[in-house]
Amino acid sequence: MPQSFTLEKNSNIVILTGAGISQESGLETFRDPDGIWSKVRVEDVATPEAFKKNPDYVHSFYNMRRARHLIAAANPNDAHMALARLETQWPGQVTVITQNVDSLHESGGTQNLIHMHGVHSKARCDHCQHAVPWEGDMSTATVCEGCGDVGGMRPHVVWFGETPLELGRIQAVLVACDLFVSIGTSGNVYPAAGFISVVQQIGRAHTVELNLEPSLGAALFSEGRYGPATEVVPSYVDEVLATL
Ligand code: BJW
Repeated sequence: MPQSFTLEKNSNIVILTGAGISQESGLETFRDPDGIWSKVRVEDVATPEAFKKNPDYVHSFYNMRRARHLIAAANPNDAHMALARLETQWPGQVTVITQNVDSLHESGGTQNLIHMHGVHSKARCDHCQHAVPWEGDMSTATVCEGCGDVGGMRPHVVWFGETPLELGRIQAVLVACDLFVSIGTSGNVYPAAGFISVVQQIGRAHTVELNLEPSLGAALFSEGRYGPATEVVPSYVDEVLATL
């Protein structure tokens, strides 16, 4: 913790996470050299237009990833566990906002969690918006339990051009935060990539980036710690808890 910065015991901590925090649990990131976008085109799988044009292809992509994520969900890593420990032991409010659609924060024990880009573990109907828990495969033949339609069921995830979830709640926690920590995200995708600017403009919070390497927005943070999440996150959590 830098000398100039004092964290009060009732401080609100907001943590933004991205794919890098789950990389050591065996899940691919998006924009690293061997990441998901090196294998499939964003415009073929992660837009509403792609789903309209070729729903079978989009379903097969998400069926494959959902199966992989369900297996990994049994293995939250030391970074996920450290954030759950922070939430349990810190006297103030700790909120984790994740861009990830995996369930590793939940299985690691985090409770105050916002999934701004949705989750693999739900499906919803594009026709009536009815959402249901989902584990297996989905196809264009899947029937919606809500309206009975066929062909509308889709992964409950946020594609490019769609509005991320819970933005009102996110804005409220960003405005009230005293410590903002960004973990394992490249800073390419908005609005998440703009949260550091929101917090910086409010001018109240200390801001820290924990990542394998400096992200696109690294210069905007008060400080950065670089290395694998399973090392830098537990060590940073220890530092924060040592201020108690
Ligand atoms: C490690 C590590 C280890 C590796 N340890 N670290 C022009 C300008 C600005 C914005 C736009 C624009 N044109 C369009 C837009 C908006 C658009 C956007 O941002 N586009 C940009 C690409 C330009 N955004 C949207 O469309 C969003 N919606 C929106 O803006 O609505 C309008 C609106 C806004 C606000 C209010 C009201 C309305 C929606 C974005 C949806 C993103 N969806 C995806 C797919 C989700 C489902 C799925 O998983 O399939 O979300 S795309 C993908 O990227 C996924 C991720 O959540 C997201 C972010 O990726 P992330 O997590 O940062 O991963 P990587 O791979 O990029 O980075 C990993 C990092 O980890 C790297 O830095 C590594 O170094 C590091 N790392 N191993 C620690 N072991």
